[in-house]
Amino acid sequence: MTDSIDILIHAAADKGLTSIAQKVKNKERITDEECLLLFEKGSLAFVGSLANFIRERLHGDRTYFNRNFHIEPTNVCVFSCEFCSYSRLYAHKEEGWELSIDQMLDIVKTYDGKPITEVHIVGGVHPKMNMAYFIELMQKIKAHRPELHVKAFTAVELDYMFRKAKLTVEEGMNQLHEAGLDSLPGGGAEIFHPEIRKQICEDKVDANGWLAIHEAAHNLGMHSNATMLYGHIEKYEHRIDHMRRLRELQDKTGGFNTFIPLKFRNQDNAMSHVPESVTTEDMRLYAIARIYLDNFPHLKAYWPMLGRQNAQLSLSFGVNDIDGTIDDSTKIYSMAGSEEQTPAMSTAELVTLIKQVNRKPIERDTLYNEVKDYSTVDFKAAGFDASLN
Ligand code: V47
Ligand code: SF4
Repeated sequence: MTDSIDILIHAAADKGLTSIAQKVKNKERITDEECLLLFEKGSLAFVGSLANFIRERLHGDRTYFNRNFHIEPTNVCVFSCEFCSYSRLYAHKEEGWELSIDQMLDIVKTYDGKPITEVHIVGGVHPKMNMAYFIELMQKIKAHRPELHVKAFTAVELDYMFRKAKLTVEEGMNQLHEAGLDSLPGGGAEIFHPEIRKQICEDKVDANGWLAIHEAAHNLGMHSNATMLYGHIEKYEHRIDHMRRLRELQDKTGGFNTFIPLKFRNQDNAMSHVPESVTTEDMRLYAIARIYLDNFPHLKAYWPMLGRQNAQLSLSFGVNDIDGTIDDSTKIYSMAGSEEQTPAMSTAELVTLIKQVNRKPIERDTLYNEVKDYSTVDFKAAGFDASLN
């Protein structure tokens, strides 16, 4: 490994990038200026090789996925983010959906007897679905299936819920945690920088509010993820500012599991005139995020948004997690134009995808405990046993 990075250090000499490769070799943190240099001057091969070096130093070939499903309680939302293809205003709620607690519990029950480890619950910010509603939902899910990990609510949903209930962030988080909320997904972060935030999602929780909610969760011993919506009107400086704020909070709490860059998809939203990023730029971003976020243990490519082949490609650019089976239970990306119109992958498909690029498929739970090592499981020999799907 050391030899290969020495070759990179040599190759980078004429572009002012040598010291970055040297820092990666020495496990030193890169600065914001160095990160900008990577965005502006780093070739795909250079940033990819450095990111892959870090990924293999951290995880070897281990590549994680989980068995999960989503519940989207509603797409009715008090906000109107410019990039969102999914939400409907309350005044037009008949165009959207609103699930009752019993309907959501029925979804959970359809997985009875199936080896699912996580439910991911995220939706629009509905003016009438409040703390009491979601506390009851958490309690009922846990009463039905106590071991199912509940990863739920973006900081945007939580901020609205807490403010409406006149609770401090700490009080609100504590109540939901006690009711059964295990961890937070990374949504709602978008781009933290106010210059961009005010153009794409002006009225929802700002950067400090988002970070304070995740900090409160971390202080209760809960873990969370962090996302960044990229590839629209933001500049490299805004991406770096976003990642710097995350890196600082992670230094303080250590509570983030995964960073998830979310590629902006432009179908049927108010930003449809903005072109989507190209694959090389997607891969460069993954790689640079892996280099910059030295205190994040994992980097995830969310395949329903990126597409399964690009998710597979990202495994050579620093990514070590491709999320889960999903089971066609989310609409956010299909409505925004992702090629994955019915996102569902069996365990056999996920394992095959990972093995095709010579990585080691590991089923994990939400907190990255190993559930099963699939590197030696031969699905063909097992006759594609449905019980493994
Ligand atoms: O907050 C909405 C994004 C997020 C678009 O934590 C869009 O494991 C691109 O956060 N183009 C919700 N992105 C999804 C999310 C998530 C997904 C998977 C795993 C995890 C995790 C978190 O989706 C929103 C917003 O940033 N989004 N519309 C769009 N047109
Ligand atoms: Fe509402 Fe979330 Fe869509 Fe914004 S991204 S409009 S908060 S559902």
